[in-house]
Amino acid sequence: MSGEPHREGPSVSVERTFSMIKPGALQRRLVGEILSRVERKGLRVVAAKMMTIDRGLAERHYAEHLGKPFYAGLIDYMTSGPVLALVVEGENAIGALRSLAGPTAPAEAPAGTIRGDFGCRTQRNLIHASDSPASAAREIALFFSNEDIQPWKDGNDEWL
Ligand code: 3AN
Repeated sequence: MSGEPHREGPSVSVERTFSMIKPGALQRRLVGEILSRVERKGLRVVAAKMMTIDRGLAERHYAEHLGKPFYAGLIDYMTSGPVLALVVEGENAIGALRSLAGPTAPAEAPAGTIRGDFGCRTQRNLIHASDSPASAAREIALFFSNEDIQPWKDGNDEWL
């Protein structure tokens, strides 16, 4: 071991993704646990906003699910109490956060993932994480203005 940090090839891309810690995770005092996992992964929180979202915003955010059987319950749940909305940045942040969250259905989510460790029901699966660069851009713009985002230089960058 030379102590030199391992450097990735040029394929590494720094991305921003949108995440929401859902009302049930606040109620269950899991915000710190979830944020801790995001931080320990090496991702950077660059915006955070505690908010109770109104139905209009929830409906825009989940527009792709309009008409599905779980849609009304999803909107009711997401507007039932405060959420913590986040913009998270880092190398391959979109995929990294989806990996931390785990599959949509907690019953299928492996131990070690947020949904696998703490979730029981799909309707209460604790965290939202954007599924693509296009979704991330759309969702960040729905919840945050440019001024809300505070990028910071990561002193650990070469060691991650
Ligand atoms: P993900 O959050 O894993 O990207 P999506 O986008 O398919 O999953 O679903 C959005 C949200 O809708 C989920 N987080 C969950 O709260 C809810 N949901 C999705 N599928 C179901 C389902 N089959 N039954 C109940 N709720 C669901």
